[in-house]
Amino acid sequence: MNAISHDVAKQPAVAPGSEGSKLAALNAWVAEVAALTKPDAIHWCDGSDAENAALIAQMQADGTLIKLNETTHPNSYLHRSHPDDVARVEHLTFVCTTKQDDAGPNNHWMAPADGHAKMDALFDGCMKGRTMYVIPYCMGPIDSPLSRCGVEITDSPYVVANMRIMTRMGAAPLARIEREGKFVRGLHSIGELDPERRFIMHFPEELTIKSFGSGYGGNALLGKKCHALRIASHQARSEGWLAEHMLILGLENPQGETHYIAAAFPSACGKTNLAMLIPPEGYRADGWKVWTVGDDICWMRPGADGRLYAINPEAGFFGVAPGTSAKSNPNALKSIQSNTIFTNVGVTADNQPWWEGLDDGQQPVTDWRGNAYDAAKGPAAHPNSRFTVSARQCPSYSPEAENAAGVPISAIVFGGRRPSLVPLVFEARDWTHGVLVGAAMGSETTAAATGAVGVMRRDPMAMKPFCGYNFADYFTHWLSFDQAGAKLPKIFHVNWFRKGDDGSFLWPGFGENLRVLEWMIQRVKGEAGSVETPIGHLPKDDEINLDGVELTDEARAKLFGFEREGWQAEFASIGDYLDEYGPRMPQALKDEQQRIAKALQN
Ligand code: OXD
Ligand code: MN
Repeated sequence: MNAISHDVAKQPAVAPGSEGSKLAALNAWVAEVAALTKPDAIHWCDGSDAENAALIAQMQADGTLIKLNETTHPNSYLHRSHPDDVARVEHLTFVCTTKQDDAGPNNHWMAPADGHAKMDALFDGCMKGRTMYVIPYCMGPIDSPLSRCGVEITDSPYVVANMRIMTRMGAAPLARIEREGKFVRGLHSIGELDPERRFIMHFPEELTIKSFGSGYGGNALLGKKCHALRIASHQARSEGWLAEHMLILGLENPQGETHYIAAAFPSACGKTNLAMLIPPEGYRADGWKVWTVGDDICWMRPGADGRLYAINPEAGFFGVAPGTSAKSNPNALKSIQSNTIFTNVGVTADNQPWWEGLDDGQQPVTDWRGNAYDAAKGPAAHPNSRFTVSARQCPSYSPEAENAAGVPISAIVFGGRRPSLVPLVFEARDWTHGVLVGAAMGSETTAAATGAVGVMRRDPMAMKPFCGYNFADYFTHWLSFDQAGAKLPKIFHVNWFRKGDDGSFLWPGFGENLRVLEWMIQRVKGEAGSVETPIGHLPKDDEINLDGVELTDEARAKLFGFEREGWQAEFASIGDYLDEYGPRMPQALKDEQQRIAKALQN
């Protein structure tokens, strides 16, 4: 325990070595927070191995972390969260803008003064008896102009350990903050983990986040959803870039050419699996490869050549464990054999982490709550149980993920869980149509957020829970990228989740999704044809390589067909959805919806 000082006198509220430096604003804020929260000690995180080891030891001693089997999973730990604190809480998440309309119907809103008053009352004295950790972090490669820094203050050492994996954290970001003077302020306390005293508030105009009462990833690791999506999307709008809920992958063909694809899917819809895809055997033999740049968040900005360049602001993966197996995602499974924090998974008799769908022939003996496993009482792992691991441990991690300039994006993909109507893939006619395709995205809800699972809802660009401002303005911002000289990516929509009449999935998914990505890149290069329909371009017969994939006639018809009547109803519903945003909704998007609705009548 030598690296963590619990002596306030030895750990003043100023950043180490910062006397008289440009860190005055940071130091003043830390002092202000300490005065409000009244911690016993303040610790400035440097991100070092020694600091991490001391925190892990402390958390093992107090039961926050449980060591897993050192032989099979070296340096890996299990955390069991409070059973009422296992997912994001969208109903308790607020965007506090001066004008309510700026937050839009897509967000819960509170006036900033009310939001601060509510949160500060909760934070008052909440760190008594606890250590307050100050975590300087950088979202994105430390030397990238696309990256942005933040500081999270928290009383949770579990948050510190996770932030160390998920962001570039410690001394280097502190030095960048000192240079730039600008940073996002994130204040977090687990409070009493009381769902009645839990709020996640964002003040985008002040680059500030206040989160109280939850230790769950998306609510507590403030660099992730709160900063890199809600605050960043707001900031990106005024600075001319995009902060998106998208994976980024590089698709390398046998000629050694790599095209980068950014893809938005709602939470727990397979972004991690797609980002780490292993090509089917024949493709692998031919030399196809998928490189992982990111699995959840993408920041994109137009470069001097007019193309969009993207970085992954994160440094790790906070992936959904259930369903991850040697078959579904071998790269993820290899990544999490060591140095991993597992949250809310089950455990085997020899202390290995276990979850439904792991399919390793083992059996759990303890469930995610720490009780003896009893199949009749529910799954061993919580459906939203997670692993936190450094991206560098992923066998397919792209060296380009560290490129300060980002990677050029050739295609943007939108997708959701659509059991009916929506075909396997279609391409938008142009950028405006593509923005409508993203805006109209729908999906069944998943366990990543509290609430009912399997309910269809509109989730534009998979940003429903994450857009830090009015969706109408967000779509206007997206449309604004279509300027003279812009070389924008092509936009596609995919649906890996189409079901047959018997309720089974029609498309094998996982590695086979490469076949669809291949067609997209052929389209980008002008090498594949298409069938034009009112909803966009569908692949021409046999232009998607289906060698070795067995599809029934029903599957072929539903995956590659166009159901005019169903789409007429869908477009009427899309029109109603756009109207919910009133006059702020860009006319260009409404015109596009009208144009397609009309074409569907013919
Ligand atoms: C996530 C989510 O954790 O989207 O990535 O919920
Ligand atoms: Mn996500």
